[in-house]
Amino acid sequence: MIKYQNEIPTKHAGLIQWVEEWANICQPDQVYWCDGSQAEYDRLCNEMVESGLAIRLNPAKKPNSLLFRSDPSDVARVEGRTYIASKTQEDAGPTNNWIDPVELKKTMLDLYTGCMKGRTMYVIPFSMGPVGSNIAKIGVEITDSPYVVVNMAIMTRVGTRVLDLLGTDGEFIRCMHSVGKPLAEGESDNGVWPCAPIDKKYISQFPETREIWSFGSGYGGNALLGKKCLALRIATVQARDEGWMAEHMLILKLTNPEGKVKYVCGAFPSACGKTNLAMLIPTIPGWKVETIGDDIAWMKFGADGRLYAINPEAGFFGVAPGTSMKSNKNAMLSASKDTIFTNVALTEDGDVWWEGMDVEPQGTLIDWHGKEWTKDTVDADGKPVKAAHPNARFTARANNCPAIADNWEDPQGVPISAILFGGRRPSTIPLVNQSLSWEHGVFMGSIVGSEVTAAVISDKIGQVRRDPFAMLPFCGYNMGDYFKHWLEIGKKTDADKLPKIFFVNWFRKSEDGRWLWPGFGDNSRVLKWIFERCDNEGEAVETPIGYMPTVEAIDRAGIEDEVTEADMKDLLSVDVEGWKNELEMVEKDHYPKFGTHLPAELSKQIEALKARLG
Ligand code: O2Y
Ligand code: MN
Repeated sequence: MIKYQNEIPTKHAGLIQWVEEWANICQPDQVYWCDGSQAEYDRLCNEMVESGLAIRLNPAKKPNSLLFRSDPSDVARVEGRTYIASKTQEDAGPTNNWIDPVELKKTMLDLYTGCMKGRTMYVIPFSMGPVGSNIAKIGVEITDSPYVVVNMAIMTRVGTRVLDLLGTDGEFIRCMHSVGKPLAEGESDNGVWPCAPIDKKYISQFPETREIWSFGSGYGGNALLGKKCLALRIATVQARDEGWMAEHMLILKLTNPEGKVKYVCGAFPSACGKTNLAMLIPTIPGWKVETIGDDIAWMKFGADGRLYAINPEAGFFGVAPGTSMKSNKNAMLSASKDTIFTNVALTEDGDVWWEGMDVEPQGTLIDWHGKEWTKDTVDADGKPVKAAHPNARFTARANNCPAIADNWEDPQGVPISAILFGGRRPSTIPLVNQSLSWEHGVFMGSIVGSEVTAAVISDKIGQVRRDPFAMLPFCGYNMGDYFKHWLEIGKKTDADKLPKIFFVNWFRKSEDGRWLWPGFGDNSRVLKWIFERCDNEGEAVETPIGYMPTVEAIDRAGIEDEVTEADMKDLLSVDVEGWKNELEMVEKDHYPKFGTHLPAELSKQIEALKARLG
């Protein structure tokens, strides 16, 4: 017999039946339908503080904000336990983990049976994108984690208005989640983050039935199912089938001194400063950057044949370490109130601290393990201990971002003029180049990669790790077919209506190992050239690798001493030998993975580029 904590707020028979089926399997103590209200958010926060799972921060420092510490085994997305369970392995492709969906569902149903004993099952109706937008999608997440409920309340639009839109038979994406830690009679978590051991964690996408089943983790992308699971893995499959695009991209609004506006999307592998670019403060007078989104873009063709993008999210799940008033003031201010912090350090005065905040830690802190910490704390081997986990996060409301654009929630989306790809590439790749055509741009996206740095323990330091379109862990089907989808999109409208495609590299180094480009706010100088190119202005030369700015075409006013003309020549040179080597690597180690799914157009792009390089 299912016990409901509140009245069922919908007449959608399919939804009610789905919830009942899962309640019968998971056997929670009670079922609660979330309404997305402030009162509900406050009540759940207070309950988690009372149970010891959360710490309320000092309201004078961080109003209306909480700190959580996760289990040390549950600190990030688990790519090794993430599955695309399509009917055939070929549909999942060479870059995804695959298990037969029938077998996987059987394994997971065993795990789900009785998994919510002693807990409440929450039902979260949410919209990815402004409620009612024709680009938005509705999902419903079932979870036994109140931490997930409050994070979803920030990251998506939750509640009754979503159920109203769903009506009695509307379509929704079924998202099932459990932390995988049932409680025995009378047992409680005692303030300890509940989750299952790694070999019981499963983050499963079933593309054909548009379902998500997640078990065993309460953290981030594993548990907030609207984000990577729905808005990327499932949405890429819907986008392929329906002729639109679901991309791992920031969206920014760029305004020139004359008040003319253009919108730009950008895809970068992790640790390339995507959130920083989305919230950039330009160093060139008169230019303005405003944020539409920092992580995901859904793009559909409008009646005028242009691509219009929405940010399907409503908040930022940003990495805390490295974020400072210097590196990203707007992110710091977004997280200055109404924020959920996870795995950062707690200061003596009830505030938060992390490495790279550019503020000296004062006195004794409590680290992300809940242990006392000072800046001299070392481990048994004498190595310095970090106070915050490197993947510690802030969950902040987009509406609290000082740089959020006033039209960021426009249900029509914003027309995209340019798409940027980028990566961390100390050599070969110039500061910026523009593709010669859409097909050439798709080629550029398909070879996106970052150099493996010492930040990751690996025997591949110095090699390029390919992350096509920054989508490696997020494409819900065969990546070769995804390349094809990009090529198809390019045929759906007039070439001049498509966004222009650029590759940027803020991380180029000189031969003596010096960063050649200052980055951060100065990246606006490159955005300015991109803006001009979208109006067929901005001085450019055609080179074998695409259109490139002349040295004078990049506005260096005020930084001429920091970035000399010689540096600019270096930044804007075509490294013919480097490119030949790059193409050899792509042909040897990257493209062969996709076998017959690799579109012939991309092989032709390689041949054409080789010929241009001579
Ligand atoms: O570790 C996690 O679960 C977070 S992953 C994440 C969060 C925000 C934006 N992007 C990402 C990502 O992995 O691309
Ligand atoms: Mn991301």
